[in-house]
Amino acid sequence: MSSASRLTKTYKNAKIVPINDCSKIIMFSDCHRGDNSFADDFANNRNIYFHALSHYYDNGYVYCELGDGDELWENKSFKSLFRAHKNVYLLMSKFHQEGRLHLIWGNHDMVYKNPKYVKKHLSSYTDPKTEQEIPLFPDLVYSEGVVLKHETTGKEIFLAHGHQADWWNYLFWTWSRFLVRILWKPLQIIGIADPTSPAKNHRELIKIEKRIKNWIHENNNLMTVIGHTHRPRFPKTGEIPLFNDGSCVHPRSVTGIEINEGEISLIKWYTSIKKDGTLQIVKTTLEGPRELEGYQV
Ligand SMILES: [Mn+2]
Repeated sequence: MSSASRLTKTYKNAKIVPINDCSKIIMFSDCHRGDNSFADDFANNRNIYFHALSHYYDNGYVYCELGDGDELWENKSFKSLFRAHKNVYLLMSKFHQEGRLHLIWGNHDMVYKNPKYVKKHLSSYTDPKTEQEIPLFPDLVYSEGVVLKHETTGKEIFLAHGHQADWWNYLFWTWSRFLVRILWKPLQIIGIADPTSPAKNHRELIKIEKRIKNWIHENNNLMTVIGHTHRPRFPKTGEIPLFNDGSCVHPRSVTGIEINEGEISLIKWYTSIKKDGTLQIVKTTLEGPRELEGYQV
């Protein structure tokens, strides 16, 4: 199967999420939530991410996570991730309980493709004090793709992780996972990066973007948002409408894409130092806001 047919299959099987002119949506991806060890890239940004997500929760946003949310190559069990970042999962659980959470799997959490695995590991957790089972993500449905579909105009925005256009990471992800576990995780700690990851290989990244842009072009310029490459992307109107929300493992910042009442922006949350020496977490808009309509022909 080619990149194009994998993308088409993902689009056809996507979960449809209705939106309207008042919808507020935040998209993050590539959090790579780990076990809080030295190899856990998310741990450095955990406070920034938690603060940002709390802001979106309080302001009525729907959270769409575009894959590689959990780092299940370096880590074998969800339990160690949950223990390391419990506040984050409990916040995501609140989104879920209010029907405001849509999760997409990527190559690092491809095990979530299996509904039985999701049910077994994510439905509940054991409270360490009372030993009671507490609901976490009951009846959670993971998807390979999501289509945000406007209730009245029918216009669509396609969301996927993007590894569908990366044949090595789509087909041989179990090999990649094996290599990460035995080789790249120990090397990462001393600063050597996995060369098969598009996030660390510029030439691969360009090829993946190109394949997805071709697919978008062949599919009537369908507005598409991906992650996977960790490179934020925000096209001008009139260009091929391929957006990328970046990642939550940039050094000292997280990037994401917001949709707010018919407008789209690329945003960044980071820590800044105030004059009195205290730290604060702030948001800046990198691109936009621009009207969605400009991208949807
Ligand atoms: Mn990925």
